[in-house]
Amino acid sequence: VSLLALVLVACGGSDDGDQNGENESASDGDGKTIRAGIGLNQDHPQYKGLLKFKEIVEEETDGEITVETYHSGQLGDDRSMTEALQLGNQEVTVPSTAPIANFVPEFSVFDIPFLFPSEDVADEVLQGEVAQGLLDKLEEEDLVGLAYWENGFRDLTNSERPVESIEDFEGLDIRTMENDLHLEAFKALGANPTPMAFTELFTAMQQGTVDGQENPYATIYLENFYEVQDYVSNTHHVYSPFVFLMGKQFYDGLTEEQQQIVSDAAKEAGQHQIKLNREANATYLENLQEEGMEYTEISDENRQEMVDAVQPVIEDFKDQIGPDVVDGIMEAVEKAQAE
Ligand code: TF8
Repeated sequence: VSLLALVLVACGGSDDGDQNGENESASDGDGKTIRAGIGLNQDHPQYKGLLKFKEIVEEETDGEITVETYHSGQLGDDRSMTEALQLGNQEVTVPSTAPIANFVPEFSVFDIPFLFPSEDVADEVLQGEVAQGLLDKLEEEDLVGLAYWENGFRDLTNSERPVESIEDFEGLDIRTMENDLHLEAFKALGANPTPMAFTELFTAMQQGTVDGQENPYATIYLENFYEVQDYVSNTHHVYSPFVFLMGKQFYDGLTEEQQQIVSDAAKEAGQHQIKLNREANATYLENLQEEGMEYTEISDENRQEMVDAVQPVIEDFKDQIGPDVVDGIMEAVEKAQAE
């Protein structure tokens, strides 16, 4: 017998979960595996959050559920991984809300530029009724939204010039996420945007296909964007939430107890992820400068010009997003701000 055959036999025969398996449902005798994939790399808080999820789920289910984690787009980009969840080819991913809007358009409400003034307001709004209601809409798309995690406030980098005011956007080739509102907002600012999956971004910057991109400092630093980008500005133009997604077919196949465990774990791991993410975003601007990037601060006055320039885009997209959702989130922002 060849070594390979021995290995195959050993793997095929390792159903030892069955021996203690007086299970509630027929399907969980062999144990279940969650393939959890994300776009960012192993150093990013997004991945640390995923490891936390794995730890909690494997412990709480006594190993009935195993979580395999994949980073750096090993399983695909936000959009293709979300599709894989729908098809049952993958069980978990944690995309930004912007690409989720291709599945549930209401999620584009978070692409409204300058919507959240602070992380505190974001926390409050995302825990609120309207934002939680958006998670429920995912079920119609065979997805289950278990929790909001955090990507964070997005800041602009490029290889051409310091961006200090709206005039400096003129003609910059900027990669944007695959989201129409996001794209139109950059046009309104005067840039020349190209939507692209995150997995293609580094090469595009390296080869000069695009001049710049926008992401939180944690991503800019941990993905080594400073190697191919010279300038960074604190535009803070959008706060990107992440959503912890599970495929609905898979979720429905779990026992009630398991559903509770994965749901609680997604939330608890999210708290951990958000904490690490905030530490990272607060730290890494300094590291970027140490790596040689030139930092430009946007004055309140100059930022207001950007806010004004994107207003027509928000109006144009209001119907598409859903006027109730837009108004609901904006009211929640005002309420949170007043507190
Ligand atoms: C983007 C997003 C991404 C994340 C991640 C790859 O720029 O900010 O960094 O959604 O999953 O595409």
